[in-house]
Amino acid sequence: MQETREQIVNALADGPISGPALADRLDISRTAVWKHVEHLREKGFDIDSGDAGYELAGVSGFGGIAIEYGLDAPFTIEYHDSIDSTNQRARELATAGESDVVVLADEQTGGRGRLDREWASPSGGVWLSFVLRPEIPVAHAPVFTLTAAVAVTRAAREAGVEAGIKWPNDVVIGDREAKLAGILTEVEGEADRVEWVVVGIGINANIDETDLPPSVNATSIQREVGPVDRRVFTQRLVEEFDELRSDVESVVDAWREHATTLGQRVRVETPGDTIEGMAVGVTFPGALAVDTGEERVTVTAGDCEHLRPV
Ligand code: BT5
Repeated sequence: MQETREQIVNALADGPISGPALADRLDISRTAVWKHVEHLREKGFDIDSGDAGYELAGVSGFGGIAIEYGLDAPFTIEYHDSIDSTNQRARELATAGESDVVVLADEQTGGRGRLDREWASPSGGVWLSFVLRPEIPVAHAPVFTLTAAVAVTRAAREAGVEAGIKWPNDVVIGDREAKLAGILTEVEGEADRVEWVVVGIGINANIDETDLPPSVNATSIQREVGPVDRRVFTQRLVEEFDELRSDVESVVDAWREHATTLGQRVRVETPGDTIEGMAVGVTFPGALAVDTGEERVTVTAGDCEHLRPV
């Protein structure tokens, strides 16, 4: 079914073609062609029907086939209008052996942050999770959080938003460090070899400020620069992510370029400790080096606060 639709889209993209010619080419009935065309229209494909037949005028929808169309990265997109959590679904797919899938939703009803915190995910966002099977040790998995942060920042900047990265997993905007996006990386495997990695990314795209939790210092692309074409934004994000993952060693350098944390006084809450000092560096696969004045401490995970200069 999916394949037939892809064939129809590809045929239409080459120029006008009549219903009967399409039916012949794909060896299906004319009624089936008509049904597929109607389905594609519902999914955001702008298909004109003129004297010469059907023709693809453009694509404007936010959905699986619309995003896969023209996507320059080897990912399948599984789209949901509404889902509890794309990470949850991605974990199921990963456990079932899938790879290179992006689970994408317009709305999440049970979106999650780190440490099981709630992640507000109203309709209009870009909520997605990558299912990956990289050949790396588990200890290297945090590099995918950095990879995602760089990919989001690049896509956001292309959309006109001056985004920066706050260690370890926030994409933020401006001096007030309003959070535009968050990342939740989950991993399964033995120490020396990852079985799967799920990289969940939540971006407040076309969301009204009033739909974000008032207690949270958050912003959206819509608020910063107006609504974005979520289809194009998602394609750029997936393409950037794909390019970066092919050379994860280079990700840390790319990350440094956009980091807002380096050179700042920080307080990092780790599960067992609080570390305060100057953030002086980031090392592979994503640890933060903090100079406390007495020693240099390397922190692998935690909540980081940028402190105002004393
Ligand atoms: C994160 O956690 O920032 C990771 C968020 C990952 C969300 C994606 S969406 C797709 C995939 N599916 C999921 O279920 N999750 C992933 P953390 O650093 O723990 O930040 C969580 C905190 O951010 C919350 O406690 C709130 O204070 C705040 N917050 C909640 N919703 C927000 C939003 N939409 N925008 C900005 N901040 C938010």
